Amino acid sequence: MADDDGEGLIEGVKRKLIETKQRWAGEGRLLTGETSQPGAQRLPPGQREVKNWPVLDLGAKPDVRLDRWHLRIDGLIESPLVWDWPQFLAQPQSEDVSDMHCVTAWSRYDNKWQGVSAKHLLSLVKPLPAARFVVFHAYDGYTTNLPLADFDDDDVFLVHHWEGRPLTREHGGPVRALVPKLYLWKSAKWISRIEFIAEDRPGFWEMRGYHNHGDPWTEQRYGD
Ligand SMILES: Nc1nc2c(c(=O)[nH]1)N[C@H]1C(S)=C(S)[C@@H](COP(=O)(O)O)O[C@H]1N2
Ligand SMILES: [Mo]
Repeated sequence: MADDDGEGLIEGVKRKLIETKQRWAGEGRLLTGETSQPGAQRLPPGQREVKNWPVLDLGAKPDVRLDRWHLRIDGLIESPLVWDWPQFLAQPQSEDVSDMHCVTAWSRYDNKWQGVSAKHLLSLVKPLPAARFVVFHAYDGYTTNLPLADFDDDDVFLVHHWEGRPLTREHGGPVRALVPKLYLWKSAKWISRIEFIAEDRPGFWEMRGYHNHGDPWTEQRYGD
């Protein structure tokens, strides 16, 4: 009978599912914690890979001429500074390759970046012990916040080249922040200022329902 066939099919699927879960459990691959740690799988949960690079912003796309461009680093640091464009380019330049993950569920692999590392910047400005959070400010008025511990990492850069070409204006050129381990809204385009603060201060999207932290591996998309 059709019913028997249907039941048989469902039983078969259920058994396979259970077997798969048991195998995953045996391998430590349960769909909590471990599975979503960086490295355990390349694509964070709920994401799909794209080959293009979508543009997402508030729509202003400021045109920041290089002869007027400045980046201010201030707040709870020993040595505040302001770089103009030549001063910024005179800093040690790094290259890195990383994946990016947008909260709108696309991920793009193997992006080749050039820029100034957060590690270098931190070695210059020397955060005071009280500094625990960082706020990126941008030329379009956008802001976004993150823990200093997330900024202080080997894959964080102020980038000005992507795939060997100057970062386009629509993607945040001349310079944007890049924090690949958090959703891309944390990577401020057209960055103008990096402020070090003691108490956390939600930025533009964090005040409008996005998650305060934004870790793709635990799907910190909205709310907290
Ligand atoms: N200055 C600025 N940075 C910004 C934004 C913005 O509106 N202004 N949007 C953020 C959001 S919500 C996303 S998803 C990414 C998109 O970057 P992309 O357009 O290069 O893909 O930039 C982030 N950085
Ligand atoms: Mo976004």
